[in-house]
Amino acid sequence: MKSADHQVGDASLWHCGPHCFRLRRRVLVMGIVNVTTDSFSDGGLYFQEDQAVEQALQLVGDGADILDIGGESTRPGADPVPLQVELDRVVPVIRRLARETDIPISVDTCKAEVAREALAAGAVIINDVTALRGDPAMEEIAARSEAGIVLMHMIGTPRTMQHNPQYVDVVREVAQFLQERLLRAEAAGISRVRIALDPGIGFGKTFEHNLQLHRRMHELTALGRPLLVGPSRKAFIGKLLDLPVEQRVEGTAAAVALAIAAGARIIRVHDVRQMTRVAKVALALSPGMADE
Ligand code: HH2
Repeated sequence: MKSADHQVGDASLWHCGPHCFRLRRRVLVMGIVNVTTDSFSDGGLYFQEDQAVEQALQLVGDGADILDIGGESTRPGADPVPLQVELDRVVPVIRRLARETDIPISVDTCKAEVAREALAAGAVIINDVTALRGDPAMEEIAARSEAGIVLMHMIGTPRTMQHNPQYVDVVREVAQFLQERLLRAEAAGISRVRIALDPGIGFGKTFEHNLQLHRRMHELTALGRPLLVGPSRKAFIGKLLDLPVEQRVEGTAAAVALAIAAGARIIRVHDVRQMTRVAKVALALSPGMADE
């Protein structure tokens, strides 16, 4: 087995509806579109349907491989959004983007009904920050679809997750959780080629926990599925640099580059133009890339 194979294992394929991504030598840049009023870094900027579509098309022009459309903020302490409000935010945007572009669309939601309607409108990935635990109907919606599924680690809910999160060994516990959720999803009829895993940077983690997860990310890329990482503009970067959210692009670049070097193959980011360039260089410089 060559070293790159060893590093990402059979994690190199990710099936999302009609798309099959080969990720051994490729990084996917997932561009974030928050159709919300209260997201931590861009709340309110893309709240209107036209603004959201325009921003999404801008991200496509900037090099995004996937668009992740969300209608409910998951920032610490965020209030849940009622079902109909979330549907009204994301479904029209997804429908228009599916018509206007060929780019794979992901829906960032914990609600089964939002996922169902988003898939019907053209989404091909369900990004569920609860790892299918939030809504009892989500597993079945996911199993019945052909969509790619992102299983993310979080303690509690966005409202409670930052209330003194504790671990003995955060990396081992996150890895165990992701492995358990992967097996559970498979048992529910979701084949593993459709699943990507995500440590949930900032979701029920202290500053030090987030650093540990980044430092030991290779332990998570060894789980045998593509690893998605979302450090973009998050608070640990702000704390390291003592900078506000709009000045965290270089810090995000460093986190993204090191995640890729550790084997992560999907990066969820706001600054798509910059991170596409970072990803290209980081991948070329990553261990194992010259083995063939
Ligand atoms: N982070 C956020 C939201 N969704 N999904 C995954 N899979 N991984 C992440 O790290 C992740 C996520 C938070 O970022 P953002 O969407 O910009 O903020 P908000 O939740 O406030 O809308």
